[in-house]
Amino acid sequence: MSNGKHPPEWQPAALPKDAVFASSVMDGVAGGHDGLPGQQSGATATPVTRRRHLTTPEYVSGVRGGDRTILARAITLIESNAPAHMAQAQEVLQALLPFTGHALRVGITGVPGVGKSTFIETLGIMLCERGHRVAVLAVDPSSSVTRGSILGDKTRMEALARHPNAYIRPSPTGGSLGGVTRKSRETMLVCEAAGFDVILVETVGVGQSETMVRGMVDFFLLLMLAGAGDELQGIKKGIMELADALVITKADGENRLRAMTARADYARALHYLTAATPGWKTPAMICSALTGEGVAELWDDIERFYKVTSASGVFAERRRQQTRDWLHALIEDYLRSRFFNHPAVKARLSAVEAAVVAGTLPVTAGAQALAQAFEETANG
Ligand SMILES: Nc1nc2c(ncn2[C@@H]2O[C@H](COP(=O)(O)OP(=O)(O)O)[C@@H](O)[C@H]2O)c(=O)[nH]1
Ligand SMILES: [Mg+2]
Repeated sequence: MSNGKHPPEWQPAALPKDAVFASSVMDGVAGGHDGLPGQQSGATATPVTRRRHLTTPEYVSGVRGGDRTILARAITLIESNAPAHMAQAQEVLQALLPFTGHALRVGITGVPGVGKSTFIETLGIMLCERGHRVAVLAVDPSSSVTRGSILGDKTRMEALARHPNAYIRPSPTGGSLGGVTRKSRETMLVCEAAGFDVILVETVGVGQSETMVRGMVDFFLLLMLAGAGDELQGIKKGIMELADALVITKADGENRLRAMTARADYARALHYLTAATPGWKTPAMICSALTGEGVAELWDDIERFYKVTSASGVFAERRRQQTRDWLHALIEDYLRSRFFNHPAVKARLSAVEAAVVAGTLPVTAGAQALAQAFEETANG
């Protein structure tokens, strides 16, 4: 705005273009109402109220009591990388641990666009209406880059997000795969302690996230498109062998017949693969999140899976193995980072690399030399 002369509000209707006025209008203050730089001038900006620090017992009773705000804050605490937060997060988890483990944990994977979020919304609403309490977690190891698509997903599950029995949490932005894994697993435990009895975990990224989510759920669901070709869907035999059910999505309208054909093809293919879970024959099914066809049947199968594997002990043993694997993965992460960040290793690594590449040093001897350098000063 200029500080020049402006026409007054009560100007006559018809004026010559170059009319001159005696009144001047002062510029408003730039920025916010208080004249400070306008960082918060957006209509959506929320006022910054400094939230009171919660004690560990407050977190625990809030989560146990079903307080959504405290649940969200507990998850934020778990997702924090600040050392002080990590220490308190572990205290909270320790206290919540006796109340965890009572949910059925279901992982849902498939290429982007296959219909995971839409399927989760349809299944989630059905379960909520049956009285279940459903928590939906997204897991995306690349989420620091693709944050936008996750927010998009959350709006796609709009009806579910509004349901009082549901809770939707987007993927943590964690950087490393190990970081995202830890945060997702701990978030799942907190949701269980809050009384959610079904946890649906959507893999958002492609690639690594499948095995990672398989490692934290009881039942793993692979969604597929009819007629898209295995190559296009990134479906390797390996991923089919992780699945406890294979579901052809979007089986509605003109696509329904093609979905039936694909179902039969996959059922045949499954015949030759090792089942993901001992004592469970991985079925191939069709479903439509739009018409709802196949969704209730799939849930029946998941419940049957729970009964069969609980009776055989496979269910509990898988969970024990997953917990052991998680412990080992954390130890390996810790050791790897200690090793590669160690000054003696850092000082020698590139020379050893060059020597083994040049063929002047055997690889084993190179690794031994670095390990020795590490151990000699590891406690220093
Ligand atoms: N016809 C039909 N379209 C669907 C169905 N499920 C999802 N879609 C559509 O497929 C697109 C991708 O779905 P989305 O759930 O975001 O897939 P995601 O990337 O796997 O989470 C969206 O445009 C949906 O509306 C379905 O059952 N039938
Ligand atoms: Mg999605």
